[in-house]
Amino acid sequence: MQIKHEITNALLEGKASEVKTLVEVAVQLGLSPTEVVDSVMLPAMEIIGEKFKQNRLYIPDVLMASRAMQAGLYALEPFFKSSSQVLKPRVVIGTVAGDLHDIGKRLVIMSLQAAGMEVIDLGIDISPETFVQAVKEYEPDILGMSALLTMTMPALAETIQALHAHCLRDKVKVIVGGSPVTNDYALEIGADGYAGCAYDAVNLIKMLV
Ligand code: B12
Repeated sequence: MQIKHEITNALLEGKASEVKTLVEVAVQLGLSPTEVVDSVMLPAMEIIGEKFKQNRLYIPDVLMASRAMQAGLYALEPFFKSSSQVLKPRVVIGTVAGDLHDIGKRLVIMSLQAAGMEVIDLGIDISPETFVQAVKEYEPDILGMSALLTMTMPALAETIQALHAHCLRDKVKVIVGGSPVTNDYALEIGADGYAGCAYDAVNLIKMLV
């Protein structure tokens, strides 16, 4: 389908407003928002990741592509919002200290919202202290943390330790994710669960609450 190629090319070239318009057109043409994300936008990000790894793309290129990806995701967000609010756990989520990656987190948020969950997004580069404050303030059922760098994975454990230090650990279920994170690592640091993708995150939370 021509529109899929057009979205892929616009994403690879980091053309944010073009991506936004094209994903809206794709949905008007009958593609489901999930298909646009799963079969077009995520494979394009994979290409970007590969090229970045091989030094065929540099940080500014990846940043532009990421902005284009975010623009597409924001355009699709209304389609993911659910009207059914049967199960409504409150989720606080953020990317850990030192880490600026948030595309995956946004996808997780969209899926949780589509499942009727209330999500409070703390943003990126969130310190253990800020996570602790947010748990005190919002009293969520679930605390979700994202880490995309092996270097920032220890911040997941540090945040869990900070929750213990503030006697909050048994007040909230902690779930973790991000490409270098594994189920074994989640168990090792004392998290309640790990999910490898946005859809699994929804099911994980349903299981935990
Ligand atoms: C885009 C990107 C960037 C962008 C980020 C923009 C943004 N707004 O996010 C920019 C340019 C800023 C960037 C910077 C850097 N990056 Co970068 N980046 C990427 C890239 C290409 C894509 C990441 C992505 O968005 N993937 C798509 C999403 C959908 O996947 P995801 O994040 O894994 O999320 C899914 C799951 O993991 C899960 N999930 C995610 N979070 C959570 C949370 C919870 C609670 C749950 C349950 C599930 C869950 O669900 C998501 C949806 O299905 C990856 C390569 C790759 N293939 O991953 C490198 C990559 C992550 N980056 C890398 C590196 C090294 C860097 C830099 C250090 C580069 C540098 N020299 O400066 C900096 C670090 C900056 C910082 N301090 O964070 C390395 C990390 C290597 C490592 N293992 O440590 C990678 C793997 C590239 C590589 N192959 O070398 N990067």
